[in-house]
Amino acid sequence: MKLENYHIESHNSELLARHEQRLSFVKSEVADAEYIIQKLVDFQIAIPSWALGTGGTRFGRFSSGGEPRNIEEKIEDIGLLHKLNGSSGAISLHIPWDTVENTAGIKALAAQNGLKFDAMNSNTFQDQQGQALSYKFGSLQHVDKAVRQQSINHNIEVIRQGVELGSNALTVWLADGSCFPGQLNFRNAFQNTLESLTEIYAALPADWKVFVEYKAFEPNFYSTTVGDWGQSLLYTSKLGPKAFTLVDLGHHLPNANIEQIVALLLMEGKLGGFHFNDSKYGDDDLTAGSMKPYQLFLIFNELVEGMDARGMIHKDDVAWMIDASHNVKDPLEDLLQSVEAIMIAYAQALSVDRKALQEAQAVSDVVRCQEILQQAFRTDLRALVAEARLRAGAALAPVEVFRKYQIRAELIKNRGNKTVATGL
Ligand code: PSV
Ligand code: MN
Ligand code: MN
Repeated sequence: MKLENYHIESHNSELLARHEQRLSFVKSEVADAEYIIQKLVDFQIAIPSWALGTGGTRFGRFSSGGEPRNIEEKIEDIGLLHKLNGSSGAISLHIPWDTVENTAGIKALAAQNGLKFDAMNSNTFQDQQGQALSYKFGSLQHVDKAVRQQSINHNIEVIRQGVELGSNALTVWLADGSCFPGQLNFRNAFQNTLESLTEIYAALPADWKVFVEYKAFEPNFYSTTVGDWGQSLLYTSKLGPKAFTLVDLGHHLPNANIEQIVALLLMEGKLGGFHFNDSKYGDDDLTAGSMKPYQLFLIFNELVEGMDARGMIHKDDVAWMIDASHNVKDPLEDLLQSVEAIMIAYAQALSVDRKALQEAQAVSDVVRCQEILQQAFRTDLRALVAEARLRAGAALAPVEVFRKYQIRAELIKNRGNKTVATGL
């Protein structure tokens, strides 16, 4: 069975009366409901090609079966998500986990599914079969120029593939760092990395951006060469106007104030994009909003204050991606939940009484400031998000539709029970 629009419409019609009740209540609670709905309809979040299969941990992996076996099937899965929620209209590829052979065919398939190609991700954190030199001691930072050159060449190749697909950004995440004190000369590692990034930067087409993603630790446990937003911002400032910092929510040391980081990067014009996920301990890659929904809201609060309020366009000015995948949920259901959580946080942030907040801030009325933010956070805006989906021709309740039509069983029937998603 292929999920068709009429399946979604029939399910929506069953839920419509209840939805309209909820919607009219929310509209009575929120001042700018129509404005918020339109913003939500326009908002798109890219799905990572590597999150469509069960992620696993180093202790094991428990596949739910029916995972995509190639890039075509990954595009089909994201097309399905987009059909269900109307807001997953882009795919982010990871090279060489994804192998793009028939570029024209893949572009056509993506277009059929209503998908764009978001940022391309390079991979110099693993050795690939047949690779001449090892990344065991780093890639762009490596003490050996030949290893640095190999990783530069890989990034340039990823740009080339991205250009053919119609992407316009490269995300560089480096595992580079050191595991023991004394292993690395920090300044040399920084200089080598900067020099390598400069060569990659020089290969960017005019309309491209490069995102430098930072991460505090793992796989290196003593130092990471792009370890925090300060280091990333140093690189991106030195590189030039096409370089931006990418914030992966799971890449901070515990209790970091991510919303403040976001506000300052935006202010400096250096916020490139996000990898949304959630975490309790480290880079857990859990479903967005599953642990710290208030933090997600506070991040969007800064984004709305820094972007919407200044006429920046969410759709174009920042790259929105998910980077979540794990062991125990159906990956497609998990992604639907992540997108929903991000949409809710955005809706809540849009509903903040910004004028009242500014007034309260201006007189340091701390209690009032908190009341204003929590009023927005504690108002249930799910009906606005559902309404945005309805208007986009998608499902009022995407996970329910996914279950009702037994889509996972269908995927298992077509692809088999023991599939291993490529790249994991
Ligand atoms: C690293 O932890 C990371 O967040 C980077 O974005 C990688 O590309 C991705 O995860 C790989 O799973
Ligand atoms: Mn990431
Ligand atoms: Mn990560």
